Amino acid sequence: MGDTAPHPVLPGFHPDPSVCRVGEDYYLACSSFEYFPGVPVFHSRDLVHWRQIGNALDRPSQLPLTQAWSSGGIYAPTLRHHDGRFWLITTNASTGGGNLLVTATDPAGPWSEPVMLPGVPGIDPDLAWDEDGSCWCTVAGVSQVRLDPETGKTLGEPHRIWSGTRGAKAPEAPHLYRIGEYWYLMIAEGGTERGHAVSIARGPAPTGPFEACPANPILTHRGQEHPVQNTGHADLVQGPDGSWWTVFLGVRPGGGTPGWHVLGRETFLAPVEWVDGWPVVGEAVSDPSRIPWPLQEDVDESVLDDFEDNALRPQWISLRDRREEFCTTTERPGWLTLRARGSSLDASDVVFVGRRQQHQTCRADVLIDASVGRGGLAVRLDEHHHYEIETGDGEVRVVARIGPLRTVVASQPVPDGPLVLSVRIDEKQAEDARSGPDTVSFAVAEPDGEQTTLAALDGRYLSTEVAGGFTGRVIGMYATAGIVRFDWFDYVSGGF
Ligand code: 6LW
Repeated sequence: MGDTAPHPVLPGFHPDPSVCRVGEDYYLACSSFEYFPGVPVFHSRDLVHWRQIGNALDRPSQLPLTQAWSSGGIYAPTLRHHDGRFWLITTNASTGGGNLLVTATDPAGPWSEPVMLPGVPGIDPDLAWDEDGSCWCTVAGVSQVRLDPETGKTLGEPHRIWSGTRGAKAPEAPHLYRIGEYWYLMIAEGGTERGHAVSIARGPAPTGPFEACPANPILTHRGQEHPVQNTGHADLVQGPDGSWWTVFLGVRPGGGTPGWHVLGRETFLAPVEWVDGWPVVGEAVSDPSRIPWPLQEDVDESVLDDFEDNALRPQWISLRDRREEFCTTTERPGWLTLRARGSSLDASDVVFVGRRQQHQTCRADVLIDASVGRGGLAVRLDEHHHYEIETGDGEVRVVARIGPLRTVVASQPVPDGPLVLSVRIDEKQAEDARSGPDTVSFAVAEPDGEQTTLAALDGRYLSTEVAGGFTGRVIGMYATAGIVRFDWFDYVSGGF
């Protein structure tokens, strides 16, 4: 991937990317698991600069996540444009979920109520239409069934169409394309960890039979000394100039051995050339000058939110649901008000609103008023792996939750009144094999006062290699008791 590691085009926990183009506009969607709203949707005109325009599943009727465990909920989506509409198919892997399909004329929303697909098995559903207008739904395995996308009824029984390359596990993330004289079936295999890879096959019809590309896998970094690992789960798109590109997921492990990734699986971009009717994936790019058509202006992703808007911006995500009675920006205009559901530390009682950590070095600050409650600022991987600085009842404390252990690492009395709570995350260069990926420090200050650092913690315990699962860190505000209000939230990246 060139002499310097390319950056993701969508940094932070944006896994399982699916992309489509309409005219000169690209749209991309990612999986979102236990977070609500779900399935973030992005727009770009150059494949490098992406701006979030909404979330496809932003109503409880579309996204029942009540029983979703961490890394449950919404798995991989496929986003397509067909017959004047956007189609998004995905899997709600939580209780009462299953495969579902929503449509929209405007990808920014609103998206339709879900059409459930009881006859579509498994995960990673893909949609493709053939020349006769038949819709084929292909899922991990790799199996396929014809689908009536308007009613969700399957036409016939699912049948296996390819099992991937010999010996590779987890053939998943299928995408079917009609390109030239062939139908191409591209999949991920090897598992979404260090063995991840992308393979492809082609055949005369959407149902096959498929012959595997002799050069499979067409993308992998397994076993390579490469700063981007776990590369896989790709989707293809053709540019307006006829060039081909692929988006795919990758991780950037830090520290010593085995390497810990903390930002989750991020979205990368690479050019694709066709040789003898097979795609050859080039070096990943993040330099806009590598894009052969006019670039869009840099996207102003304002990351200082003063909560002056009546509704929360689309980047904000909550755990499993978001109800006005617990989370509102209208009760005290210009403030985010969080009302705890109970006073236990149980995850189901905590009310949380966060945004993905998108940079290996970054900082977040909030102005908090916990005069009638308890809450703070957290760095969360899942409910068993999170660090936070919290205040309430005249004290500020740093708490670390690592698996079954919960420890108050530092605390001190604080005066009544609003406080500025801060978390600073500094990527660490590995000093030896045992080094962690970064340091997570917490500080407190009175507004316009001096900052006091309370604790600096090893970030490896908030990594996927320790916690497991499919997500990445989310930095957010929370309430565990009473009412907690936030005047602003400021996220500053320290570079990629
Ligand atoms: C997703 C599967 C995968 O459904 O991980 O990396 C699963 N690939 O395709 C969850 O993201």
